[in-house]
Amino acid sequence: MTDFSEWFHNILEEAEIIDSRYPIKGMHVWLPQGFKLRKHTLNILKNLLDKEHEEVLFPLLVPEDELAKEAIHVKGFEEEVYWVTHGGLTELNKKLALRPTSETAMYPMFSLWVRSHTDLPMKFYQVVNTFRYETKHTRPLIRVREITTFKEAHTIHKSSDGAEKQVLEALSIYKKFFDILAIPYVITKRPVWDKFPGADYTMAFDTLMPDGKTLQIGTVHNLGQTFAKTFEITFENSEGDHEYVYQTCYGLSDRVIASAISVHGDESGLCLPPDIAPYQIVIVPIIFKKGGEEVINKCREIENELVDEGFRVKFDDRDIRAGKKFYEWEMRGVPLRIEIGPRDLENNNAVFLRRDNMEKTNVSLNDDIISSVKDSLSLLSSNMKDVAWERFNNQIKKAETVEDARDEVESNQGIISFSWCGDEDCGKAIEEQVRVDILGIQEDEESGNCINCGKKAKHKALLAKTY
Ligand code: PR8
Repeated sequence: MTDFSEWFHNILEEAEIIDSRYPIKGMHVWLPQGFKLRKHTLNILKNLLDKEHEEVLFPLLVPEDELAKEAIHVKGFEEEVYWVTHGGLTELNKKLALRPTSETAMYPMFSLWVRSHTDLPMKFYQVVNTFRYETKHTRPLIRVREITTFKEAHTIHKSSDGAEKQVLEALSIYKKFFDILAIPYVITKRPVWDKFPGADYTMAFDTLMPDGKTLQIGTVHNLGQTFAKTFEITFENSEGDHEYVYQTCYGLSDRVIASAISVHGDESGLCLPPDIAPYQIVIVPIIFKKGGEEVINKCREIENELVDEGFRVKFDDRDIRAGKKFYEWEMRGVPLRIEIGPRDLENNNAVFLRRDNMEKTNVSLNDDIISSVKDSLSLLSSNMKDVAWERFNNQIKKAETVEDARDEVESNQGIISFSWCGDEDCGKAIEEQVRVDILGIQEDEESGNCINCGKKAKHKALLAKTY
């Protein structure tokens, strides 16, 4: 696609994902198709989280004094907080913040809930809207001021080791999640100047958008004992002494949908992985004057069979040209199209068209249609994943010098891997010279020399132009 930004705006509108005409900057309306896409995506994540986490729901408003308690945290968010100052005509004596995230809403309650070492670990999550007064250019789903689908998990542990293990567990859950969506990613440890406010360290997932810029699509933070000390979250250990807990939190947003749309989409529109597609299969009858009724009946029969099997199916029997239907469902990204016309019926055949590679095959209706559909969708899913990962990996280049990195970014964008001594001044100097951000450290082992100072490198790190 030549202009990603324009493509993205157009497809959100054409495929009826969201309406961005709502009269507040950075806030949008989910339309029925988008809402379904959001619902199926959310269900996948919920299934993964439900295995080990309990779902909860906290209030939207946070009292000013709680928000202000954790100094580093509040400093990180102070420019982004929306405030409620009045109840009707009465000025509130304590301002209330619209949560930018929920640490300061949840942790005062955690200090009431955690008592003994036998209560731990505790793992919670909630799916809510959060508000951030973003000053950078807003974009639907990518940088919004109301994050409508904030999936935040918060865990409490009795040891540093427990929190450390939870970080790995969270990374593994998110990997599974992105793999189902066929979204490629790199995982890095963010540089100290870019970690979550109040965290010991931050691990992040980044994917690449079609314009070669990376998008941070998920983060996992090890909070250590910082918030525990601020909010007095303690437990009684087996010796009867009181200790501060260790915590982690991790979250995903509407960006997950933005990346599923952008990574797989093409000039014809959306191309959605079957697990999240609002419709997985569309059946289009090809009707001429003769034989119309038989074709319709056969289509309906197949529709019923597929629906009974649990597929999300659309039987498109509208009285419009088949070509118009094809265009529409391709644009909406339906993974599999089944066409049946009178000639197909005579031969007891159907035509399958896969949206990922637009390949058509004749499928015999003497065979079990359910397994033919399952086979096609499973081939499509694995192909979508392979194609996306291959494209992604081809856009990761190694740079030996700062000049190399700058040339590569200017000509091809993408992700640059480089050797870094780990020193903050060096890191900032690299960012300034290449004029992009350091995503973070990918590996702790590195044999080469730092591309800025020439000293022995400590890490393999990544650079990219970011959203
Ligand atoms: C936390 N606390 O808050 P995080 N628009 C769309 N997506 C966004 C935006 C935005 N304006 N800002 C951030 N994100 C922790 C973890 C509870 C959960 C997305 O972490 O501030 C980014 O993908 O890093 C980010 O990785 C994720 O929300 C979590 O936000």
